[in-house]
Amino acid sequence: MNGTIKARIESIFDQVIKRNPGEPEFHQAVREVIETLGPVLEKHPEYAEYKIIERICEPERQIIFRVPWQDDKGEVQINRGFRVGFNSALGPYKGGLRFHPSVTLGTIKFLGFEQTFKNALSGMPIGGAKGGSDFDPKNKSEGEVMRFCQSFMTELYRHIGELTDVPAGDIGVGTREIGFLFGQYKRITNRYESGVITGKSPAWGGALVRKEATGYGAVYFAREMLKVRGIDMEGKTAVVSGSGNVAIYAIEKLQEYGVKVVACSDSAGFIYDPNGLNLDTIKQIKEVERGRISAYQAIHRDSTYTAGGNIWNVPCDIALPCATQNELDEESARTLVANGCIAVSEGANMPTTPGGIKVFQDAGISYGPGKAANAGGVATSALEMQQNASRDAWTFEYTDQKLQTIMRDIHRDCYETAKEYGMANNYVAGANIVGLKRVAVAMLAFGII
Ligand code: NDP
Ligand code: 2IT
Repeated sequence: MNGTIKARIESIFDQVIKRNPGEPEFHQAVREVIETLGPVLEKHPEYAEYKIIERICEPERQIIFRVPWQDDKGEVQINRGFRVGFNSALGPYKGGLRFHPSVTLGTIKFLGFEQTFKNALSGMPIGGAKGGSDFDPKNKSEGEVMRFCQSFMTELYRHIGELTDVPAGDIGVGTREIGFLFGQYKRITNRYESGVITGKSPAWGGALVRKEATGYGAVYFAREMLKVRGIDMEGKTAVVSGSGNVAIYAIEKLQEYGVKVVACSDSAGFIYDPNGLNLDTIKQIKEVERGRISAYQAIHRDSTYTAGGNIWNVPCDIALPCATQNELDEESARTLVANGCIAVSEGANMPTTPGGIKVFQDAGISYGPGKAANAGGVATSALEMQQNASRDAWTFEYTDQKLQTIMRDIHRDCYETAKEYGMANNYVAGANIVGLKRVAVAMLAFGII
């Protein structure tokens, strides 16, 4: 990289830190992207002239609002709601809503920034956004969750729309919450505007495969990464962190491909089952009972539950982090590599720390970053928007075929682009460069806006 470009990248990053104090996850996400962009900036001097990177790092709009609601005891509760529209060059803002007590504006900004690149990479006509709240859905009754969702949407509705901004789920937001949110939107606006939100139940406008798409997609991506190395997944062993929506359907697809998945987790600990996890039990505990993963041990006596342990100590060939950001650090990465891990495909957003990524890259294992590997979820959301716009509903097989093609294309684009820019096998660089170029083309065409 030439000196001028290096200095420019450093100055952009300094500005981001200065303008966004106290948002370490946002800084981390920006750094991970812009440090791979040198070669593309050299090739495209117009990006610097029109300050494309500076503009991409500044959200187009950020909405913060009060969400008051009453709990079952009649006590008034106050949460904070967020929606950050990061970039709408390629389509309406698109991205999920996260309900988790750890959510801050910085969390939503890191996710919205990542989403812009991911959505561009998906090849679908969608911009990047994220939203959510510091509301904690754990130990809340269904009535409390409903009243919270209704209050959240009572402010959010004026900022969204099928052509403006289309939310979906993320941590703590599944089909149940999407139902309460969509119901309130419909009621306030007097419009059955299906395309305003995705992740709906197929019983009322949702797409088949959306529920499975992120987890399946992360496995399709892993399969592609192994295919270019001539390796078959069958007979391999995998560890999947988390036990939510993404983890469950990653496990399902891995098992379908003949992979033995031996461990999964929640925020309290992990289970290890040497016989391979029983997915029916996990679905019953997590999807039906909304319980804790520790309950698995009482049903499968050969398994063990480790409270608060590190799931990455469990030896495996393939690792799929599917819980949350920065859940896999440098030390865990070293352990995985030492135990013979050959591929990491990220179902979660930014689950590996920068130190962890470096360990994987130095070891030469296949490492698929979240913005590529987990793009199947949002891509299928875009397929849901397509079906809503045409008032159509596709079959499971047809939609899954489309998802597989999208994941294959994302893999190919990242792989080929990394090679073209002299960084062969670096999926991080490939994903960032492809995403940037697609967003930049549209931004340049639209002028200074
Ligand atoms: P869910 O809420 O369904 O599940 C989240 C899982 O991760 C739970 O097992 C949860 O454990 C665990 N988890 C959450 N926060 C933490 C934490 N701070 N520390 C440890 N474990 C934690 O969410 P999803 O499965 O939808 O999302 C998982 C990841 O995938 C997130 O990073 C999300 O951004 C990403 N993602 C999701 C997509 C989607 O379509 N849903 C699309 C693309 C990416 P517990 O129950 O104990 O909290
Ligand atoms: O991180 C993500 O890509 C999501 N949570 C899914 C977003 C979406 O709009 O489907």
